[in-house]
Amino acid sequence: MSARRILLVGPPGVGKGTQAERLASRLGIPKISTGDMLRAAVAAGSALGERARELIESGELVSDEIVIGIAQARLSEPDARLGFVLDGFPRTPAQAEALDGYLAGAGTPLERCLVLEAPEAELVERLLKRAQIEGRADDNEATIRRRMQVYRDQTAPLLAHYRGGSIVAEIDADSTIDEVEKRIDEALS
Ligand code: B4P
Repeated sequence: MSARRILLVGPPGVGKGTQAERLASRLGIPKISTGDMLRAAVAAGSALGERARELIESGELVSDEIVIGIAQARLSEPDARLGFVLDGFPRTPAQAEALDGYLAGAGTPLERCLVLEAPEAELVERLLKRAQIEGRADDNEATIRRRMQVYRDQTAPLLAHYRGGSIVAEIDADSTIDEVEKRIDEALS
């Protein structure tokens, strides 16, 4: 595995966070998740968290301006110089353009974009199961359906942005966590 600037894209519940955690730990590089950062801001009750809370809980995206700001701040930290696994960012074409511009300016373009895919019924089932375990405010059925719609409308279009290049690999994520991890390793080798 030589790529160290890696992006995971896919619908809610497909395993981005789960696999990003494993991949980042295997490679010894940070996992950068805008979802985690926004939830931390909500938990801390910061001004940013107050602006993000309602949007997250209703399944809408937080504004590009806010998310681009927090992602770039995190990417500029020293531990991200050796690589990173991006999880959940970018999520709109505008975020993808901002990321490309930022990384091009630093001379460190993305090396791989892994697109995780699984049927919607499986995704809803996984998220409802997580709701029972973790009680995340956005893991209820109405919000999950809204998040799926937001993915189709706002995030799926950014796949065309990356598919134009040669860095994309599609991963069938409709399997066990260990099996999906193996498929990701194969795609990166
Ligand atoms: P995220 O935190 O990114 O949440 P997510 O898309 O639902 O996926 P997550 O990564 O957490 O779950 P995973 O698939 O790993 O975003 C939450 C919200 O934050 C967004 O709705 C938005 O409001 C905001 N936000 C975040 N980034 C943003 C951005 N860039 N722009 C604007 N707004 C942004 O796993 C789901 C469950 O499935 C887990 O319980 C896991 O254990 C299980 N699982 C995983 N893989 C499995 C497998 N193979 N088999 C069975 N179960 C599996």
